[in-house]
Amino acid sequence: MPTSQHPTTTLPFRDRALLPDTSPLTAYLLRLITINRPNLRLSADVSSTSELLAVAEEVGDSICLLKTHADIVNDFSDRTVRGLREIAKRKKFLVFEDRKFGDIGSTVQKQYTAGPLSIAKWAEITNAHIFPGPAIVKALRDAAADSIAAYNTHVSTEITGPSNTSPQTSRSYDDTYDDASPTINESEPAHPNAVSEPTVNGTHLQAPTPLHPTSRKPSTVSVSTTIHMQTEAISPQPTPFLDVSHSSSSSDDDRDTIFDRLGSTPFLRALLLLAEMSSEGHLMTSAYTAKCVEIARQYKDFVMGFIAQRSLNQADADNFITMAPGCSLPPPGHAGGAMGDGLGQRYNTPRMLVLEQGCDVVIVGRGILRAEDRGREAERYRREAWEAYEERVGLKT
Ligand code: 5BU
Repeated sequence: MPTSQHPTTTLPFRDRALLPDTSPLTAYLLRLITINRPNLRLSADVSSTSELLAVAEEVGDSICLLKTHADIVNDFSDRTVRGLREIAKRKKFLVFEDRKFGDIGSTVQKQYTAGPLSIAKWAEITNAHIFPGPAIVKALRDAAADSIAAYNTHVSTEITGPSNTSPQTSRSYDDTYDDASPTINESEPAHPNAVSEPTVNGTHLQAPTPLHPTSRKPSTVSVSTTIHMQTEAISPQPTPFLDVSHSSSSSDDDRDTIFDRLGSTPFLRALLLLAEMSSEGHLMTSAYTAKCVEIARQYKDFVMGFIAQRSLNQADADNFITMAPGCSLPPPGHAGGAMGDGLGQRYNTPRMLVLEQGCDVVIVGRGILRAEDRGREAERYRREAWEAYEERVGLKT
């Protein structure tokens, strides 16, 4: 194990959640994994909303993260986002959009927060290449902060006249994505992109235009616009008391109680840097990977960790999460060696990635998606990855 000396490879996730400088979202993920024991992420590479939601239902209980490629979902829309957020909330997993940003700062900000995908609005985690230079991380971090602030900005306009003392128009923009409780009180259907009007980049915060107020007598019309800032959800969540047993004997009731104590997902965003790829012949040299780590350390509040094939934690204070794609298991009853897909993908087993290489979360796509019983196959991967983790941290011999 190349990083066997680093404390994070032998420290349980529960304890890593308490290390200094661990962001609230990272701490939440580490606790979620501790409670549910899925250091497994599903790569839901499917091409329709119905397939995406179906697979999220099928395997949602076995994963800590669901990874999407939103740009391959043919009918990606509000329905996709709302469905996904509802299932994520119910089944307790985070959503990760595998967007692999790689452009100048100004462009990635727009790609992240606007357009038909508006990723910042629904995915807690996304990822980026660092080949454009470190400014890409700052740009995404700033865009994420502005986006969250915009969600938390509640704008309401009231127009009242003498013969009607009740508000004629009341509009709220805090249509937060995950509560499935839209608060837009107008006739059009609630739309997750509605939050874009106060802006995602903070450049203009615009109240909705009143309904032709000048066409009425000024003395009989009163327009008032209120901007409420809600900051609670942005603030780091208090660390919940979490006495999570590592034994597998805790009942569903215990688990539900612990989940209650865990609280809701912090309303934050995080980034993974692409430090190493799983594909054969990729061009990320060790110097490039080292640069990723250096940049990540400068943005610890936003960079959760890496997509890599081994843990990259080296400095004493490093507590980055490593997520490893290119993971596959041989069919039950078959021992397996190195595997691939004929298109450059290289596969390793969960045991190799987690126990030998020190990765924290394995990412599995076709290994689960192509199974006849996806739920059962996801459980097989989850068990393998979890046992490898337990062995690594000394909870199982
Ligand atoms: P698979 O079906 O398990 O091979 O899918 C792997 C997923 O992980 C797929 O969505 C890829 O885009 C993603 N991936 C990867 O395979 N290797 C990498 O180095 C990176 C992402 Br980065």
